Amino acid sequence: MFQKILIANRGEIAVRIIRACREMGILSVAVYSEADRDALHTQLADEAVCIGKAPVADSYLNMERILSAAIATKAQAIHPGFGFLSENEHFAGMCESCGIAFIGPSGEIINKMGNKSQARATMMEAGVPVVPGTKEPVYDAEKGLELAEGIGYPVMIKASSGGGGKGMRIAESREVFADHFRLAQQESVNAFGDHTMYIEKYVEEPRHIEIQILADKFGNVLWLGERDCSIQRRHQKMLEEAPCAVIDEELRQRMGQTAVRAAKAAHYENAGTIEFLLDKHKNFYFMEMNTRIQVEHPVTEMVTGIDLVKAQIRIAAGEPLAIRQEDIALKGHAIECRINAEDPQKNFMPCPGTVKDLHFPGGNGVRIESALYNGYTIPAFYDSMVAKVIVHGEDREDAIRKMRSALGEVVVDGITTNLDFQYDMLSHPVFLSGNINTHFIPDYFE
Ligand code: MV4
Repeated sequence: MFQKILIANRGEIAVRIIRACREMGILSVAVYSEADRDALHTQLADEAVCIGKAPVADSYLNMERILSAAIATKAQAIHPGFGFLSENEHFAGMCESCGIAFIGPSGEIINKMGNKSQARATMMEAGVPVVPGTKEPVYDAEKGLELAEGIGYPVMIKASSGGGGKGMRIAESREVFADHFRLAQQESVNAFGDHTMYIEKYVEEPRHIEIQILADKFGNVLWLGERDCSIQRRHQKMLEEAPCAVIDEELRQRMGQTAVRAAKAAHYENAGTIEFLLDKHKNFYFMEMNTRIQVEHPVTEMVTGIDLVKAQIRIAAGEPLAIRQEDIALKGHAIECRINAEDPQKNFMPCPGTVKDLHFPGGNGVRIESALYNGYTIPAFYDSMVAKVIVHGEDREDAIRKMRSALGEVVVDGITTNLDFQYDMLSHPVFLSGNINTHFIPDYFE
């Protein structure tokens, strides 16, 4: 096992990883920017190294500085968390070249899954269901139009380097196709320097369902149930739950086994997530694979009892998975609400500031992941997510009641947050019915 791990991240996920290290008897090294001198992760780690100025390009995205910090402190592994360098194939490769274990899959696998049209082709070949659409990449509107005619409208035009909604357009008819294609492609060229596109049939009112998997270095792959992440705004998730209200055991098994097949087709290693679209008729289609630990991983931890961050570290250290699929049982219902320093009344504008008074709830089945403390000033340079409230109840109704009770107890004075917005969603009859899809927030809250 590693004796020392560097955490190439900040905020609550850095704190979450430091805690996992400490429980495992592993020393932790934090890296921090000049804006994060007083941050909790900087204070909590066994060692901390300043890696540059506040802008992420000078610090949390600076690969050379982070690797220098790892070498200087003799860290044997780097945990990238999520965001920042977590899905950067060059960084994973550089770690390997330096003899430092990257806690995640190889750069090669990150690259293979990061290229969405290639990932789609890999899944088609493995017999994983994908949305009807193109197999080969598409580079121009004329060829795209020809293919869209065969697929049938409406179609979704997507950037191969995309994900998270960038470089994506719906075309309702042949008349508008070429314009939408060129707009999406231009956005992709601007954002990613890549003009590679693919086209899918547009799935109406889908749910965003994802399956957590764990894969060791010996080809063993486990699936750990699903998360329903349909409650999103502009491709930012706000609330996630496990299990999904409408997935029965038969469908769950099929989706889980499909996720395992997908991971094996990718020769995957470490923790990963297979994202599916689930349509009204409960057909599911592979959408993307995420090659990192995710923000919403705690809901899976609550219903399975498995510590995913510790599992990531053990896998990276070369340990085989210690449990079998039959040992994994899903128990109860978990919900996570992301607490952001933002103002829902002002188009969710970020609202950093100083925390004047802070109180978090507790009690049976209530978990808080946060890097806030009383008197802390949230820097304006980074993400607005400042806490996650996670609850675990007997069933969905119990979990919803518990979350409303927990949110009602939170005090974060000094900054504006989306706490009331979250509470209102948890009181909405459509949410309570479980009949949610990716249009829930735009349909009922905007
Ligand atoms: C889709 C889709 C409907 N049909 N693909 C959004 C982000 C990117 N990961 C893929 N996305 C979508 N792809 C087809 N063929 C609808 C979305 C989508 C979406 C997906 C999951 C969660 C929220 C969403 C919000 C808008 C659109």
